[in-house]
Amino acid sequence: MTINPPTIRDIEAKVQTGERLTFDDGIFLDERADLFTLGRLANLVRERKNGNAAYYNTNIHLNPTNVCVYRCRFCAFRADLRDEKAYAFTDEMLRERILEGRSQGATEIHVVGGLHHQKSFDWYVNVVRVLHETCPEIHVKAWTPVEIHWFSYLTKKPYDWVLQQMLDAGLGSMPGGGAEIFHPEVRDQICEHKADSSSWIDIHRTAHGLGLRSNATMLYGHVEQARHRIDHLLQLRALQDETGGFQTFIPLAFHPENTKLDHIPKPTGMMDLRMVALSRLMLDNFDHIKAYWIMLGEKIAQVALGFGADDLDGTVVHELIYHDAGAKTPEGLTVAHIHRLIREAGRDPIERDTLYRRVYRDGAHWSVTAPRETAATT
Ligand code: V47
Repeated sequence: MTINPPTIRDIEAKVQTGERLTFDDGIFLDERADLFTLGRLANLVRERKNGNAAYYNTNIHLNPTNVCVYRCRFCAFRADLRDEKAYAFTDEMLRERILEGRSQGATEIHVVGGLHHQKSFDWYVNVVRVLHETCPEIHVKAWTPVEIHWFSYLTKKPYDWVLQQMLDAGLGSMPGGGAEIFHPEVRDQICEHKADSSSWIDIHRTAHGLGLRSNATMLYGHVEQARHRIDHLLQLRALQDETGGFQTFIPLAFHPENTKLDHIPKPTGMMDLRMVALSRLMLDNFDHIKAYWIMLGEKIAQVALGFGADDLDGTVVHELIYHDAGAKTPEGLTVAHIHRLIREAGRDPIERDTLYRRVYRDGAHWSVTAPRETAATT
């Protein structure tokens, strides 16, 4: 029996009526659809879900250590224990960083780092506790499944126990990193030792079961092919059907500089926009698609707001993972500049907190309660 391959007309009809796209549709879109058709369809879904809103948040990054037992071939950030560039934050440094965030009006601190050979699970719990106790109003978004898997190995305890300790210390949600490409054909080439796809999925499932929200990512533009990308997106879509716990998806463009894969050229703007649009179309059950300006560059991220993305991430002060891998973007954007990027893209800027609640500001104070709601209850 011959099964007819999809046509762009079939796919367009499905997108118009909200019908779910298949693996074959995804392959067609990834490999054959022209960018503008892809973008137009993704924009349709984007506006259906988020209207004209373009979200951003005021956030700060913290990578508590760069020392890591793993040697992922795409990573320029990691260090060996005795490397000159190796570091680990002290409690005082943690407090200093989050107080800096507070002084800049941050509503979120994004925390990921290496798996340090000599640091215990308690050291990592302490990171969350110190941050949360110093500034309880700032949401701590921390640790990927790669770290949770490591903590489970260190403590010989199940994922739900590990996550509960983190929740008790003040964890607010989980970022989307560590996913890379789920397919073992790719994982074996770029990060063979670290948590595999079933652990990644299982840890997010467990986190969602405990009431934690999380994000998801896909690292593209290295050794993977279209079939690996579509498989990755469909695995995420299946988990989202089951739990509904993902908030946003972030396609991450590979930056080769200073990595073991530095012979691979960086993805071009065309591929970046294709990946944003493709993910918007395939992930029909994700509310948000983030164009992470740090890795896309401000200009592609801005254009991506018309190709399926509805979020630019945030001010992102102190980002290291991409900058160590050669990102030329600034080490933070001002809110005024983010507003300009969004408005010139024809969208309405909305500051959100980590959980996509609208943030209202009054001078140095911020709240997720609308001023008139406060007035009505007082
Ligand atoms: O897991 C590492 C990727 C991820 C490189 O959840 C690289 O809101 C490209 O997950 N080139 C960490 N990518 C970043 C991340 C993230 C970023 C922004 C927002 C959120 C969120 C999550 O960065 C890693 C890996 O996939 N990465 N090295 C590199 N050379």
